[in-house]
Amino acid sequence: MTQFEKVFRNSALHPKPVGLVLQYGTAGFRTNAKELDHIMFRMGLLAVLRSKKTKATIGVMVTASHNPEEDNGVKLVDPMGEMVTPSWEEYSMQLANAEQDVLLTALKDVIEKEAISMDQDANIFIGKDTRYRAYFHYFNTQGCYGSPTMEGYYRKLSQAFVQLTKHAPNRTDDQKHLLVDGANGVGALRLRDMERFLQNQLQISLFNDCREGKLNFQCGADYVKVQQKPPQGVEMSVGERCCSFDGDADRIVYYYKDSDGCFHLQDGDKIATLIGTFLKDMLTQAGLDLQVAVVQTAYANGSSTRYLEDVLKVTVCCTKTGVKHLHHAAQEFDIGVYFEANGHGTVLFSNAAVHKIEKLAQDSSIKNEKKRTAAQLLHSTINVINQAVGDAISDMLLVEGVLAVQGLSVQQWDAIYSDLPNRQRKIKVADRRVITTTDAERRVVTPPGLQEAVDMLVKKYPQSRAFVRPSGTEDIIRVYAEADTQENTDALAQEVCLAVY
Ligand code: 16G
Ligand code: ZN
Repeated sequence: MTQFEKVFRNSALHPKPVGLVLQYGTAGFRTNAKELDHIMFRMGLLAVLRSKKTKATIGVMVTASHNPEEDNGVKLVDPMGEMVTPSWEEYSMQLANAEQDVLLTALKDVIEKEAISMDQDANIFIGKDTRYRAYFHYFNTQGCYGSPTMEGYYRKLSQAFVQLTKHAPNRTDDQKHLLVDGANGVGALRLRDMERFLQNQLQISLFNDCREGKLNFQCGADYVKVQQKPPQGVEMSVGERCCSFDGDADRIVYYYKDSDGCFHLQDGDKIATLIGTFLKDMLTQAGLDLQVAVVQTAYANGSSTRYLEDVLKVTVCCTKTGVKHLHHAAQEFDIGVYFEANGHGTVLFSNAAVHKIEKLAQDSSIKNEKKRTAAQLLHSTINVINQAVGDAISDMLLVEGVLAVQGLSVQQWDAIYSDLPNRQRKIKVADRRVITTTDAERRVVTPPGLQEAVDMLVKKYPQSRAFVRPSGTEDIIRVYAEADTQENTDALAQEVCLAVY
């Protein structure tokens, strides 16, 4: 039997519901797990082709991130950790949506267009979160796993973190203590394994650690961000620092409760500001002339943007929603800090920046102690960061390290700027594609007249901003508004929603 005959026969074991059409969205295919059997099979095929084409290991990430447990998803990850290129997203849809009788044609089409040599070996690395419904049979039978070395990862990050904390002696136990909500996801499992490498520099109380609760259910970064309240199962006392991961541990948000019992959220914008401030400080002290930029999306709170531009005086740029867009934009700078408000993000250092920092950190002729310390801190910062992809554990260690070095409490961090009141709404529509946008999704292009209507509404309220965009993950339109008071914000959001209908 030829390779192709085998593919054809095996694919019939994972039949595609006739007529079902799925989109490769912002974060790959994602829907109820029941509809994904054929998708998993076919993405396996495509991953093999992508690996043959790039002659490198390709990642297949099986997760529906913060979505409920009955959902699942899959996305392909390119050799450097980034999402596959747009032309391959197209191929993935051609394969995913081909009816059984034309599947081979679709497959051969990719092979031909990309001039793939079928003799080339393929290597696939599979990641998954803690959902049960992962479909691994295909990959298992192909026997093409790479071997993960978790210990190497734990060691590298922990060592860098411990290095950072060496510059913050005399931390009290309170300062070392952190409550972590693992969202009953994969981050909880990894963090538990990792703890022993942290040499007590971080004392973690882990909640929602997969022992009983359900994945992302009333816990996790998305729940905390959207509900603006602490997750279930976490007992926090006044002023205690807490953070939440999401199910696949690529998002993180921080929060605490003040003495009046009020909940304070420190989202991706606050994290980006904290890190941006720290890096700028250290670069100045080290006397290094490297450009720091912060990349945000339209969802970034207006106060954060204003602070970054006016006070910190760093370059700020705005991209479309979705990690791949931010990641791409951040690559343009010496140091690109990128975070979505929802907690996805990391920091990228150009090779030239890494080189300069390493050189300075190793230069034993520097007499100025402040300068030498700053260079070493920058060096450890690079090592604590997972530059391939936003990673909640690495981001957590980075934030903890920065707070320690700067001697900041969670309240002091929170006070760097105050968020403008904001509101997100969603509108169910038959076809979200009727709305198209430009300017990093901040302005509507079609239908005609809608942007003018939004502009008129925004003029009514002080410090206000609003935008309308089609979701990249669900069949809905999203509306965002912010203004000087919560009342005005809610009124603006409501009026914009009415303009969309
Ligand atoms: C996906 C994106 C996330 C983005 C969200 C927006 C990745 C890994 N995930 O979950 O970054 O914030 O989509 O969803 O890129 P929306 O288009 O429905 O608003
Ligand atoms: Zn996620």
